[in-house]
Amino acid sequence: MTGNETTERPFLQGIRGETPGKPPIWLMRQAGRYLPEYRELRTKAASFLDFCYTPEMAVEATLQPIRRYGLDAAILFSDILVIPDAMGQDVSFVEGKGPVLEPITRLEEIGSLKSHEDVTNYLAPVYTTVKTLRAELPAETALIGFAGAPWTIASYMLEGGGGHNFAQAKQFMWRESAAFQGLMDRLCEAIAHHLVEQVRAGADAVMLFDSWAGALPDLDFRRWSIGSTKLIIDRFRASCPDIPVIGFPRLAGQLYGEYRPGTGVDVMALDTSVPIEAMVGFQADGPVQGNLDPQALVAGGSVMKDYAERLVRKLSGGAHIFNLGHGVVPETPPDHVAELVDIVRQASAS
Ligand code: 1CP
Repeated sequence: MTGNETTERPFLQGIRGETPGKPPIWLMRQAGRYLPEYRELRTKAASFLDFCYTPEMAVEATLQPIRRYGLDAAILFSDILVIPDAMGQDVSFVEGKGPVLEPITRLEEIGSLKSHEDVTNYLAPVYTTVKTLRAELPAETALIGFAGAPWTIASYMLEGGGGHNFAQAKQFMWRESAAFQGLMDRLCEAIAHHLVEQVRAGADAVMLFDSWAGALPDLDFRRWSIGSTKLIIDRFRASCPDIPVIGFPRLAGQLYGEYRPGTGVDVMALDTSVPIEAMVGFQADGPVQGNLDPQALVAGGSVMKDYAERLVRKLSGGAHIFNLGHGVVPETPPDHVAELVDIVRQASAS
């Protein structure tokens, strides 16, 4: 792929601030259970992780929302929990329950986690998926690679799953601080290499999902969300200096203001709780992404239209990537996504 081809992608032009008032659009969890063709495909995989590690299936799931809606970016179909799986922790996805992991409770278990070389070897099928996608996607569609941020991944590794109150993760973080530091060091290294490999395979941009950043009190947020993300970005940039990085410290509240300067992310993704005035303020130091309520997409009609048009209008003075404040939920009517794309493209044409 040459540099010239990538400059034509509206998503990348949007990040560079070349199309103010015409935000490119993609949606977190744009692939997934709200699409009947996804549910159909999902029945053919023995497990969710097998799905992620079978390039033909992961490619198909990634392409489904692009075919339907012509979004400006595709996001690799994978999961943040492929990292603990590749590190040797027992990870499974239980129907109706979500991820289940054998929780880490002891220092020795951290010492026996696999190295970053083993992780990227294990995840080779994911890079095959990226490579195939770059060849199959329309030239104008950007491809986003991703990983979980270390705190968010660590919370699953220490709690043994999702839907948690972070008691185990936080007690481990404070009581076993040396072991926790060791775990975060290993995660930072594995995540940085995983992102670099996705770019080598053809990703145009990468995103770090710190979905549970908002659970950390300020001092730990600064250390384990901002500090770890900065480490990853510095390592990543040493190999991929020109690839945009999107950071999403979900529910960071007032601490969002410290996140971009502290980490060096290019694009800041904002959750639904952030007021539009604050989004406009953050836009002064770079591109912003978000933050339509996923439930407004379920509601459709004037609720969705009014919120979507307001985002386009108020953020027309700078770089803006249209997205939700969190992922598309399974109850979303697929037609509403098509309507949203139309609304955003019409609002930006006027
Ligand atoms: O088919 C199914 O039932 C599985 C549902 C599903 C899907 C479609 C899971 C399980 N993961 C995914 C794909 C996925 N996950 C993608 C790629 C698809 C896309 O975005 O279009 C991405 C980027 C993720 C990232 C992810 N996984 C995050 C970060 C984003 C977020 O939503 O906050 C997190 C926290 C996970 C963990 C995860 N994976 C799946 C579940 C049910 C969960 C747990 C969520 C929780 O703890 O509440």
